[in-house]
Amino acid sequence: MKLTSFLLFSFITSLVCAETHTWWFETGWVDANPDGTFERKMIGFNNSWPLPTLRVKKGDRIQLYLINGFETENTTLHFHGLFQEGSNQMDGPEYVTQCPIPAGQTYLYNFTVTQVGTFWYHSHTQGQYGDGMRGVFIIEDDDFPYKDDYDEEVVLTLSEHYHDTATVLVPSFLSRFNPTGAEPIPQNTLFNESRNVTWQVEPNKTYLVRIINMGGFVSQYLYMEDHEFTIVEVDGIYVEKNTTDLLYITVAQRYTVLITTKNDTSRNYAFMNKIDDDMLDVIPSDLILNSTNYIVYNQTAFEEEAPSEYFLDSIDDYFDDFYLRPLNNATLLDDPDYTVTVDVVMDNLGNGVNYAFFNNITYTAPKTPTLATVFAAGDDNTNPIVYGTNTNAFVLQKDDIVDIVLNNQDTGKHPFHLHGHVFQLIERHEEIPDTESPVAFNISDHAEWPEHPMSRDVVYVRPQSYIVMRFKADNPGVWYFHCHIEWHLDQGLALTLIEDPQGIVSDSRQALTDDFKDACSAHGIPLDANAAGNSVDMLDLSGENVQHKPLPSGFTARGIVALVFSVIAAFLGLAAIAVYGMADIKDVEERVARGLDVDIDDDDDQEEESNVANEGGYTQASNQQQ
Ligand SMILES: *[C@@H]1O[C@H](CO)[C@@H](O)[C@H](O)[C@H]1NC(C)=O
Ligand SMILES: *[C@@H]1O[C@H](CO)[C@@H](O)[C@H](O)[C@H]1NC(C)=O
Ligand SMILES: *[C@@H]1O[C@H](CO)[C@@H](O)[C@H](O)[C@H]1NC(C)=O
Ligand SMILES: *[C@@H]1O[C@H](CO)[C@@H](O)[C@H](O)[C@H]1NC(C)=O
Ligand SMILES: *[C@@H]1O[C@H](CO)[C@@H](O)[C@H](O)[C@H]1NC(C)=O
Ligand SMILES: *[C@@H]1O[C@H](CO)[C@@H](O)[C@H](O)[C@H]1NC(C)=O
Ligand SMILES: *[C@@H]1O[C@H](CO)[C@@H](O)[C@H](O)[C@H]1NC(C)=O
Ligand SMILES: *[C@@H]1O[C@H](CO)[C@@H](O)[C@H](O)[C@H]1NC(C)=O
Ligand SMILES: *[C@@H]1O[C@H](CO)[C@@H](O)[C@H](O)[C@H]1NC(C)=O
Ligand SMILES: *[C@@H]1O[C@H](CO)[C@@H](O)[C@H](O)[C@H]1NC(C)=O
Ligand SMILES: *[C@@H]1O[C@H](CO)[C@@H](O)[C@H](O)[C@H]1NC(C)=O
Ligand SMILES: *[C@@H]1O[C@H](CO)[C@@H](O)[C@H](O)[C@H]1NC(C)=O
Ligand SMILES: [Cu+2]
Repeated sequence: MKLTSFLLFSFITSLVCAETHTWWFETGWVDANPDGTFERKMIGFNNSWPLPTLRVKKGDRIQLYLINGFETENTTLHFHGLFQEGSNQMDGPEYVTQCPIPAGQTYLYNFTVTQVGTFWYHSHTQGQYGDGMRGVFIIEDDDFPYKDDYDEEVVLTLSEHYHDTATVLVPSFLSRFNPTGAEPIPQNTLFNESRNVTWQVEPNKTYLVRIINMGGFVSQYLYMEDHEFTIVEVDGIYVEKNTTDLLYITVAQRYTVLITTKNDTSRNYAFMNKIDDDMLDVIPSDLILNSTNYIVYNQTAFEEEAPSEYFLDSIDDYFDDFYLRPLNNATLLDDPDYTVTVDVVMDNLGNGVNYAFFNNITYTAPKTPTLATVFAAGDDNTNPIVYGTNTNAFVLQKDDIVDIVLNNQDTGKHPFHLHGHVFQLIERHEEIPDTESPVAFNISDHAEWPEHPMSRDVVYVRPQSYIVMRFKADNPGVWYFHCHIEWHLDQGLALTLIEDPQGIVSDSRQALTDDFKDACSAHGIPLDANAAGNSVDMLDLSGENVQHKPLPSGFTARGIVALVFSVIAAFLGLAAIAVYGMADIKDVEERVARGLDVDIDDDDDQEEESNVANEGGYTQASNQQQ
């Protein structure tokens, strides 16, 4: 066959083989009892929870109609890890690439998949995925290089679990009565959306297990009694096999592993998932840190006696993903054309609330979605100003090599996620204990970079330390970069990359759909406008959403923290605050407000009231002031 006819042939076969999957899913609250100890409402599709695992093949088209079946809440859907090449508006995050879908409306997510491997989908509207709006998305690959290495495929999801809904947790978390920004403590972890799970296996078999942490907060360790994981894929990237007995999986990360079972069926084994309790501000005595699940070879033996908890000598020897090697031997990208350097800090603003900052800016949603502004701003769309001063907007040039240098000045770990790309992790510094000062990346004194860096779409940064991520800006679109801990995203730990804005506008595939426009107009959100909602002068940002003013002089964050804590602690006791958040003690509000001589304006009080009054309704604008 001549090359041209061969290419034509391949093209036709790919057309013939590509399938279109059309799904209609309606969101709604469903009664469930995931951990077996507490009945609550979870967000399901078509009155069913957990959500379905969606399976497609490389090249397929997805037409997913998301029907917002809630009574009042908005919603959105993000397909985590998908590049959305030429379909940026299908990416999901509200005010970044679309308007929130209002109750009663339907939004078509229509795109093709060009990648392979293990992905997931989840709401990108404040807190909803923690309430269960999350599911597995698998893209099968006929040319999977390890296809002969296993007999059967299995999915395994992890997450933490709260008994309260996000509609209760978020307002009390983002409150001046939680001045240290203590994250709500989960009641449990889930293993495959349940607990005490039995995994029935057959002897002498190799399973391909797709592991996804669909949680919104804690990383988890995963380990098995007397069995090993051989990693073959992370976040949709095939890697050279590497075997470990202990995985560490942050929220939103995926590991696909091979697990070979034993030949002997006389006994069963423990399969443990463990919370990374370093991430918790307090550890309630009744919180189960190590959860036992079961690898069952012999049901009779299991009914007689379940395997007991399995312990490791040390939890510190978990597999460090920095050392994985991509199977395609991709090499370190060239030196960067452009570097985005951001410092991460958590601190209080003048309203007493604890926020998260990149370079002193806490992400505050614009009035018009950034993607709409790309279309509205004409030649000005390469000027970051039009995207607002409080969105951490960076404009990238087509095909530039970009470094994101992230210096974490905070004492916590954070898993960072970039939409629209995978990136090479070229450096990750060790943890700096909080008795010392944080370290920042120094270009003239850096570690030796790997020749074949690992790449993926979520990486963690260690406390008071840094990471350096490198990618090529070859996917025109507006891409959100943020901490995947939902609490921290709610605190504003996000930035927006506007990649090749002219390329977005000139690509006919990117033209905004009617569903896009309808969602915006339902809320009265102007489409043809800059971040301030101004459609006359793109460079005029008056009236834009901005963060609260800093603490007034004379008041330090520390002072506020001490004051609020002393008032509340006197009332309740410190441990109670951290464990229960402030959800149940709204009645101390008055006392604390009197003690706090800070910027508590009417705007703010109204917000607090509406949070209480409007069940299920906290506003995206909770960190905004006009
Ligand atoms: C889900 O519900 C919608 C209507 O609300 C219906 O059109 C659709 O067929 C249902 N989907 C499935 C997968 O059952
Ligand atoms: C798991 O086991 C605990 C302790 O026996 C029990 O309370 C809980 O209901 C179980 N959960 C599930 C989902 O089976
Ligand atoms: C839905 O989104 C609109 C526009 O951002 C917002 O004004 C409204 O408060 C949201 N509704 C709820 C219930 O959060
Ligand atoms: C999905 O997008 C494709 C490509 O633009 C288009 O041909 C198709 O009509 C769209 N599907 C629907 C239901 O609009
Ligand atoms: C997790 O649940 C899925 C179906 O919901 C099932 O196919 C799979 O076997 C379960 N995984 C394990 C490890 O039990
Ligand atoms: C294990 O499987 C292999 C190949 O399927 C087979 O040859 C072998 O006999 C099996 N061993 C045992 C102990 O079952
Ligand atoms: C099971 O038996 C096969 C051969 O029968 C052997 O190759 C394999 O290593 C054994 N597996 C284990 C886990 O011992
Ligand atoms: C399964 O366990 C039972 C009870 O411990 C034992 O009697 C039986 O031999 C085991 N079966 C196999 C196939 O190993
Ligand atoms: C949890 O598991 C780890 C690792 O096996 C062990 O070091 C630790 O003691 C366990 N904690 C509890 C409370 O059992
Ligand atoms: C496997 O991981 C170890 C570290 O755990 C690393 O030293 C080694 O280079 C890795 N090998 C491959 C092929 O990934
Ligand atoms: C990658 O490199 C390894 C070892 O250097 C080699 O065995 C393998 O064939 C290479 N793979 C590709 C896709 O080039
Ligand atoms: C953030 O603000 C602090 C204090 O005002 C200042 O010292 C620092 O340079 C600012 N950082 C950045 C990256 O702008
Ligand atoms: Cu974080």
